[in-house]
Amino acid sequence: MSQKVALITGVTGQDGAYLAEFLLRKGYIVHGIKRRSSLFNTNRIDHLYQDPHIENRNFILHYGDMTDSSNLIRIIQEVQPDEIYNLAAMSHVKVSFDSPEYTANADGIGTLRILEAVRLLNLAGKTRIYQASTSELYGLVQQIPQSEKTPFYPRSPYAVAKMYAYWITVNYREAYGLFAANGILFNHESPVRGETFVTRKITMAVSRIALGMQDKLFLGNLSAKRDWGHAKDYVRAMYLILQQEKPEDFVIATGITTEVREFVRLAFGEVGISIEFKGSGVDEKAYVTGCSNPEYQLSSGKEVLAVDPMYFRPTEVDLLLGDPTKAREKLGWIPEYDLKGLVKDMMEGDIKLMKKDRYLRDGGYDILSYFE
Ligand code: NDP
Ligand code: GDR
Repeated sequence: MSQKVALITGVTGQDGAYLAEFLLRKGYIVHGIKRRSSLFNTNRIDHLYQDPHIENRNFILHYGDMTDSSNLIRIIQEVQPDEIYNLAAMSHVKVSFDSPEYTANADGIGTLRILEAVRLLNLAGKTRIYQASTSELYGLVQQIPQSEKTPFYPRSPYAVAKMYAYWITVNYREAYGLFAANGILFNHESPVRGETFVTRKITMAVSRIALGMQDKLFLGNLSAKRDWGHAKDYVRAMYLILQQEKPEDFVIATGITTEVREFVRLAFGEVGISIEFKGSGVDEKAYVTGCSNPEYQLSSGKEVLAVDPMYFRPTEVDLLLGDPTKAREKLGWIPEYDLKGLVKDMMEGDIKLMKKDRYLRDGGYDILSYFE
């Protein structure tokens, strides 16, 4: 049997990197679309890099952008993929309030561009399309837990753009018979999660605080609840969705929801530091109550967290809790990581990373030394 060919948009992102690794292990030829940027943006996939001068490569990168139709059409024509995983997006909910038009273009119309390219190139009978849909579609709570049947009520320009992408995917499936399916994925994290999402912001800051490199952490809404899983488990679900006989949409979630506040407690706990929260609203703070790890010199009573309203969103999604029953029954998908395992993996990664940063800083080898 000939090797399957996959095309991943957003290959340089968290999910793109895990998915590329996963598909390469399965024997796929993987093509990825990356954007041009002024600095290298391929950190997460550098371990998969193959020298462009060698023959028979399995991992090939193309420059492209979700806002550029002709570029996407050319790449898809060249690659003739069996599967497209459309993961590229301006994926930050808070930032989408600052750049709503761009978000609509890249996340909403970008999805249409992929679907249209497949249709126009007469690939409808060959190419299967996975669309990265999101639990943000549920937005304002209508029903708990949230399943494939729960009505949507998006609460951000990001979620509204993704709602267009969701429905245009369903429409192309129904109108043109494309194998196009939505994965409605709840929050998933990892040691390579983007640094401005709340979990990674927490694990990086807790690591720096433990190592004496940062004083305290500022966060926004501590009461928001999310259903957090591990990206490694979630990319497996993406693949399974495209291996089904019929294209269908699936919720991918753990079925457990946790407050941001509790995630903070777990992250400190992972390195032997206990904390307590005091106060409420914008005056809520967290203090150290004990430190069992002799490597970290934190005294009891030290303030390690405060609330900064600049991180509040104009409209918030208070509670997400997914019902993964359909995925379990039809895909046989069961996550391997629980929240504790996820926090452990992220904290191990960030402690290592911050130790490296501290070493470079102490030796005068960090980037700041270039500007002195
Ligand atoms: P990331 O933000 O880590 O990655 C997004 C990727 O999209 C990056 O490779 C980024 O490139 C690329 N990208 C952004 N804009 C464009 C553009 N205009 N043209 C081409 N590429 C672009 O997101 P995740 O990996 O976490 O998420 C993957 C997808 O899944 C996204 O669509 C996200 O909205 C969705 N999703 C994510 C969930 C999560 O919890 N992680 C949950 C549900 C859905 P660059 O590296 O250059 O910035
Ligand atoms: P989310 O993830 O908006 O759910 O979108 P994020 O980690 O940004 O926020 C989760 C919750 O934490 C609250 N919060 C903060 N968030 C950030 N980023 N920074 C803070 O300082 C902070 N303090 C509190 C937020 O208000 C929110 O309630 C992610 C993205 O990956 C989307 O692309 C994806 O579609 C959804 O998950 C599912």
